[in-house]
Amino acid sequence: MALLKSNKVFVSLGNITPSLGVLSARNSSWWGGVQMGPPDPILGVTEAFKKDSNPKKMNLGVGAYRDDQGKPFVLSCVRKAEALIAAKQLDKEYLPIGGLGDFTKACAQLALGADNEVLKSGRNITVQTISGTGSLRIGANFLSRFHGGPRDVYLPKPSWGNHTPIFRDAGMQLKAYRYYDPSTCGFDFKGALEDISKIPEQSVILLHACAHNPTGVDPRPEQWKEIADIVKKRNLLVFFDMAYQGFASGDIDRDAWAVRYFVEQGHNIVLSQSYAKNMGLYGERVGGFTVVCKDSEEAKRVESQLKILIRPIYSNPPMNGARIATTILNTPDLRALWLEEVHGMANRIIRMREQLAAGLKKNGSTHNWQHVTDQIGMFCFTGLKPEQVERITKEFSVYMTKDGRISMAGVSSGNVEYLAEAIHAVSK
Ligand code: PLA
Repeated sequence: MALLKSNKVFVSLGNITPSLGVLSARNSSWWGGVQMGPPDPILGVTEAFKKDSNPKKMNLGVGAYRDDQGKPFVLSCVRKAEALIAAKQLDKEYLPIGGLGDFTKACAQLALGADNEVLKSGRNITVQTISGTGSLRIGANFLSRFHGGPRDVYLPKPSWGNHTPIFRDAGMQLKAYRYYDPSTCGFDFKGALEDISKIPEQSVILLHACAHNPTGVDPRPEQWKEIADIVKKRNLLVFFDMAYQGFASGDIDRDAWAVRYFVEQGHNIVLSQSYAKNMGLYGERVGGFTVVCKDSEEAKRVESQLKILIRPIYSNPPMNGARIATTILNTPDLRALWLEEVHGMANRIIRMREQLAAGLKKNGSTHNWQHVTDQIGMFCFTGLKPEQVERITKEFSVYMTKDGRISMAGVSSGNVEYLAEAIHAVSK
């Protein structure tokens, strides 16, 4: 007992009585200094939604595609690929550190185009990652360890909320360039060019390849060309985040246009890809990270370091989702079905935008809602102010992120009118 009494842990915890003996150590605390953190700005919205008992409630927080009945949607091409895979009775041995070889090949082809010179000359390295988030984080860690330039990453203002902690936790400094113009609910092209032209040379710039999140505002091709020019003049390292290939226009090649254009112009980009949205493989966590290098020898060296980086984090990636994606990409009739289904999802979202804009007009809203139909991809940046967001959630059980972003993919024919009424009620 004398020993126990002289123990600092015991002294700091008055509730431990000698009679409880060793068991009392359970009541001791290692984490007294850990403060309660805030809920996640996006995934926290779902948690709040689940607690709401209003039958009319709508979850427009997280970007998860729903069918027109409001149900989670598993693509037919995915179901068919799963059946093919199950029939093969494949083993469950570990994948290589960089993932499934057939997957990484098909993944890079999907982004860059199958006949891209980069792929032909073998000057890319693509690893399989834990969806888009895992890809961004591996990329951020790689930059943090090996990028010789400033440790600054310039994000569009605003950007996906998780970009900041991903790069910050990897040890990079966060900076911003103007992107969105609230007065037009559109792209601030002039502001973006001005800011990018002042970024210190060799810094990292993050670009959303298509379907910018949260704004739904993308540069037009001629604007991308000017951005590519300035980025080259400033000698910036481009980090493309392509989480929505196919979701902007319904066409996977059209949505990869900016990425391919930059590569064609000689930018040795790094690239994150996700199959969460375009194949609906959210929880399967399928993604890719690509580094375009000077030549194949450089690509080999980069590959070796990516493996060294990945190995102590998760050793090697999960196989199921990668098998599904590979089967779809490499089986011609499944691939054709997939492209149709991507098109179908993108079109349903576009229809919902039109119906929402029409519904707002029908309700007598006098605001200009042109941006609802102009913006593309999964999200609509409504322009609702934080206090209006609070009201629409409280009074109508319509859940969205505080910045006024709504996931159009969560709107259906059955609830679009209710949404229009609710938005009108809090914005009139
Ligand atoms: N990059 C961007 C721009 C994203 O919007 C998202 C997902 C990701 C990467 C990563 O997705 P993944 O890891 O699932 O592949 N953004 C969602 C979900 C759809 C989220 O926040 O996690 C969103 O609601 O913004």
